Amino acid sequence: MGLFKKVLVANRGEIATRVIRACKELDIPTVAIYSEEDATSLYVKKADESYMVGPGPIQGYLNIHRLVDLATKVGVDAIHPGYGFLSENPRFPQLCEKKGITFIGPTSKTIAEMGDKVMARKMMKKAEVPILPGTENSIKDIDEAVAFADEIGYPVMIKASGGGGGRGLRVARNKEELINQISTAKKESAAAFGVSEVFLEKYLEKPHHIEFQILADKHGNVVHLGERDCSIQRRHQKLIEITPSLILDEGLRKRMGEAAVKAARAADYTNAGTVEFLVDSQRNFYFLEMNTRIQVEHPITEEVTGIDLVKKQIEIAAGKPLGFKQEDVRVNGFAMECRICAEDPKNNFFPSFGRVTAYYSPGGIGVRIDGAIYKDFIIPSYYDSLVVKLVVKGSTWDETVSRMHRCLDEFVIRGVKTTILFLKNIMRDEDFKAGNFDTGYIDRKPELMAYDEYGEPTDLVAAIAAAIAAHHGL
Ligand code: MV4
Repeated sequence: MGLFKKVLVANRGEIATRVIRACKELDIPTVAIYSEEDATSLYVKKADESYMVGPGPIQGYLNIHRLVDLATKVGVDAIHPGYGFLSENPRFPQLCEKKGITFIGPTSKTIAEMGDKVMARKMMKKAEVPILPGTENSIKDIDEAVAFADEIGYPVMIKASGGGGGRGLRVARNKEELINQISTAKKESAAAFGVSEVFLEKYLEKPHHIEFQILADKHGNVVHLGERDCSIQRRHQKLIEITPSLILDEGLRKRMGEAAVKAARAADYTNAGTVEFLVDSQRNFYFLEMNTRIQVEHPITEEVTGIDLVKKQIEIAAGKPLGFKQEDVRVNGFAMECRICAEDPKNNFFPSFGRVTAYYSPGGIGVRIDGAIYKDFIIPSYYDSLVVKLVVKGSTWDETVSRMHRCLDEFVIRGVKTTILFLKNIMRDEDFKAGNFDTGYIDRKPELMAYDEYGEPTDLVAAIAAAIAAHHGL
């Protein structure tokens, strides 16, 4: 008998498959939901039961009342939200609780508090987790903003209290910019998050983005599972994540890990979560935000620690104690994730949809594929362009990079444009190989866009070859 009678996976794509896999290993039946566009998705076939939810491609994944009603009707006693969609909507766990369903994630209160970036800063300050100099509250008017910026010095960043993950951010390098940006920032924030509140923070130039994975059970045990370096990003979309970070030494790792655990305790955290930090060139670190969900890049932490994070989420939600202590956590070797997206890097990473005409995924030692596509699958245009997470593990950094390069070389995806060749260029880049990268890396390297997609066999070539073969009766 499993920990739950039945789990509903309130998500789609690769993360739905990931959660179903954990449930199968825990002997828990699963329920998938899908839109018309997702009817042919793999996760729909892998779940024990699947229900179409609508209307349209998006709404069915977001309607908390309908989902909880469905869960009740089909005998579900726990819901896993995955990432995105409803994963950080505090009303979802609230409604689940009301209906006697376990939400596999933190409490509604923690999600709401950490979603409010001003509140999160206050709680971290009180807990003595380092934060950047910034306004204590959201700013009342332009005069207050100008006075504060004069006090801490330019450049400053304007951030939306309701924002996060790179949304609603603006940099002001002087008083004029600050005055100009504040009113537009407020308007944008009101439109995007329903709250116009913004606050100021000292702006760090080209920091490293380092996040710590934490696990917290319902019995007061909190541990961290080391860090992930997510500095390789483009417009706040992560492209590559690695663990452990090449810029931390044991001393700094220990101090940041302790700060992450302190942050989790201050937030009264339970389940799996991530504490994001910015690290400057002098290796000072500052709390940035807390992500109250399982993240896209969680597999690299699983690969180096051997801990199945999604299983732990389910066990914690069921009330089981963690079962290990901080000193039991061992990090082995290196792991890297490349996000393979259906996008055209040469056309400003514009999304690419349609039928996958050929698919061959790499394999061999140290390789893990968390994917959502197969030959003849039609990639819908309505969702995130992430189609496969290619994760490799190696005993050294050099081995991990050359393994990733080898895997990207083996990967065949035809019919849609992908980021594979662009990622392969990164694996060949001397700065990347030497660990010289921060959040400004991609913008500094336009040469990464230079690759010859026609050097690869294209669909047309494959089609002509097939026609010739047929003509000759081969
Ligand atoms: C910052 C910053 C510099 N200074 N805050 C971007 C994501 C969102 N969570 C916060 N972000 C940033 N906040 C201060 N005070 C720079 C960024 C930032 C960034 C952070 C992590 C990874 C990539 C980034 C790319 C640009 C800006």
